[in-house]
Amino acid sequence: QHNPHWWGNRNTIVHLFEWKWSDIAQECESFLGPRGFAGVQVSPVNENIIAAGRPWWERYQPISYKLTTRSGNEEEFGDMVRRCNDVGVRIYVDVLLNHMSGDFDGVAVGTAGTEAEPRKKSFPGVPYTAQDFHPTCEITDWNDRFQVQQCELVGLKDLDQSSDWVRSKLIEFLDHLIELGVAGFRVDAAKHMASEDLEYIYSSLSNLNIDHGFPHNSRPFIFQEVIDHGHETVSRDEYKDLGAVTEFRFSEEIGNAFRGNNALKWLQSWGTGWGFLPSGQALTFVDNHDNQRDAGAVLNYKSPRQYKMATAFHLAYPYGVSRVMSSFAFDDHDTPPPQDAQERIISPEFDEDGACVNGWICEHRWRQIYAMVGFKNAVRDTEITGWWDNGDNQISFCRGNKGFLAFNNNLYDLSQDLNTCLPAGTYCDVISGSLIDGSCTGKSVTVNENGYGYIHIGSDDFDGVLALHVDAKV
Ligand code: ARE
Ligand code: CA
Repeated sequence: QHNPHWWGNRNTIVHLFEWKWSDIAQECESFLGPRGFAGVQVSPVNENIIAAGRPWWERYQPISYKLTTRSGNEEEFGDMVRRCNDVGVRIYVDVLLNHMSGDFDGVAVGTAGTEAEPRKKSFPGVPYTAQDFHPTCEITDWNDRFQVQQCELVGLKDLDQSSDWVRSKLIEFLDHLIELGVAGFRVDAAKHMASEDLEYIYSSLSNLNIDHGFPHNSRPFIFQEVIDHGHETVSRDEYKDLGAVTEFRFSEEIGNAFRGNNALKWLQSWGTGWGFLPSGQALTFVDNHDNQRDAGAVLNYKSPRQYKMATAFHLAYPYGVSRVMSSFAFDDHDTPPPQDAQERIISPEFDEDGACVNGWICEHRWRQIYAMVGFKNAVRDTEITGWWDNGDNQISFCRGNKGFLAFNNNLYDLSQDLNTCLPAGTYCDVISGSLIDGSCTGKSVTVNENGYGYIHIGSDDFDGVLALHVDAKV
């Protein structure tokens, strides 16, 4: 179940973390569709526990499979899926199959008003009782298969996916979402479930809904969150044939490279050459909603120059199923999404350039990022050719004769004639500006009959990357 069912030539997913369904519907119509985004990963849709201060992570603690959360209710969800599909943007839902909520003193009331007693493993809204869960134990050794798969991940009540009842409830929940028109699922904490159980569940799901434009017999796209830095007892390889797997090493290594810990010239063998999964099995990202909050090599929106360069490389190099992160501003791990005094999530607001202003970061609306989504669409089905590097942190390469990229992560200028592989003509650099009414608002490059053009990226230019493609030819 590796086919994401993209529409036309599209090929990038954006994670609109914590957005409301009505805002996503609007975003599909006004921005994502026109800009050529292929799909949206949405936050968990089913009812969750209410945690004090409303941290984003309360949504990873389910109470029932009713589709009411702070993002909206079932009707709003269904409306969003229809409106996004109508403009060729697919919806992928983050689903929690591993667990229900953690301990909560007394009776918990969820976002749909359902009561539960997590301490007793009693979730009448499903219903689940204690026998549907593994006995309580703690994960202390992350290389012990039994603990990883049958103990409680950070204290979250651990469902027993080998039981017929649990399987039937999970399949019913996923089928309900398929009926509403989604294209697939991000499976949270997949490493914490036996792959045999997941195989049973995935293969039991309905085909995608033909009323939403999917071809007959389309299987839901599955991408599984398996954190495998290498040498894990429970490895990504156990899951990769069932669906795509999040390639965390991609995120860590791309962060290392663009932070300057590793020369860019080494990226020539990026992908399987670095020990990553085969391209069609890898879900790739610069950062995700968890690791953007951790210290370490991973880049996030707080280092914008390097982040934009890493994202440009991510979207320009033909490897993996690409996902772009779209964040809200945070100070620490628990910062809630932008919300009002009544703790309702607020809608994003935009300035005259289309950038978000009120606590939402909206990386996907940064020109340097959405322009690369357009680049990726424009160069689809071409290979990397014409690799050049200066032996250090200046690199360039072509995507067939459709696109060209250059990076300068050295502390001195990149200024020289390089092979762009493009047909002769003048092209706009889509990083520093756009093609508007027949002229470039940023840098432009004139390519001669031999495909060469003069490329300049100053070490103190606003961005350290330059991108040309055939759809931005003057
Ligand atoms: C919250 C509180 C906890 C409390 C718990 C229960 O923070 O203190 O004990 O509630 O009351 C998210 C948040 C958690 C939050 C949880 C539930 O990140 O902080 O706990 O929601 O509300 C492992 C898993 C991986 C998992 C990461 C976080 O393998 O699957 O841990 N990622 C997913 C999601 C998270 C989410 C959950 C799972 C739970 O993406 O957003 O948690 O649904 C090594 C190992 C990895 C390990 C990693 C981090 O790299 O190899 O396997 O990841 O360390 O520990
Ligand atoms: Ca488990």
